Parts: sequence; structure tokens; C-alpha cells
Amino acid sequence: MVKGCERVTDCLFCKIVSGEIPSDKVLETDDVLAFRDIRPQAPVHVLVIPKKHIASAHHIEASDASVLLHVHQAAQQVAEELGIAENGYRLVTNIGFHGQQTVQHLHYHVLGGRQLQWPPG
Ligand code: DGP
Repeated sequence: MVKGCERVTDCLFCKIVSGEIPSDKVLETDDVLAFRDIRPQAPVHVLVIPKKHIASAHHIEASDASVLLHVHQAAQQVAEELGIAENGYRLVTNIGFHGQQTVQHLHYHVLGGRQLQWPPG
């Protein structure tokens, strides 16, 4: 299993949370940030992340339960506000090397606005 960032200060998405790296934000709460993916794979492609550094879904602990609920609530709100909830959308998180996780900070892709295919490659 790929480890998380050695130092949180090296984490791209922690830098987006802090504002050090700009992002196109669509929703922000005390615990959660949602912003548009820089390489969109669908008409709507938003990343929803906990502000707390968690390396991946494989690293979630029981104490993260409340944050995870807020992440899922934010994903629902993003889907509603961006108009993809009615026709459906995909909420997906990649884990580790074989999962094609490229940023080691837990993030959920909200993808919609077109007919998505299954299974993924
Ligand atoms: P994953 O491959 O599941 O780890 O997804 C990481 C996503 O992050 C990928 O779809 C591209 C996106 N991404 C990478 N760097 C940046 C960035 O600097 N800004 C934004 N908005 N998205 C980024």
C-alpha cells in the first residue's frame, strides 16, 4: 500500500486547502472543500476532500466518522447545485498505485453531466 505524504506540508491538496495553491472552489465548510478538477473527465468533475489530511480511504479511522459524513453531504450538495443529481452521477475514490491514486490526500471525484461507462478500465 502506498504510504501517505511523508510531511503534510508536501501535500498538494493540503496546499489547496491553505490557499497556497489556487483552486476553483465550488463549496467550502469548516471541514470540507470541493473544487473543480484541473483535468476534467466529464462535464462536471469536482473533487471533494476533507480539510484534515487523510492519505486515502484506506487510512480512514473511526475518529474520522464525522468528517466523512460531512464529505458525503458536501458531495450531495455539489451534485444538487451543479445539476447532476437528477440524472445520476459517480462518486469515486482511488486508492494506491493500482487504484491510480495520484494525490495522496483522500478525495472523492464527483463525475456527471454525461452517460458514464462501467466498468472503468
Ligand atoms: P487521483 O488520480 O484519483 O488521485 O485524482 C487526482 C486528481 O487531482 C486528478 O483528477 C487531477 C487532479 N489534480 C491534480 N493536481 C491538481 C491541481 O493542482 N488542482 C486541481 N484542481 N486538481 C488537480
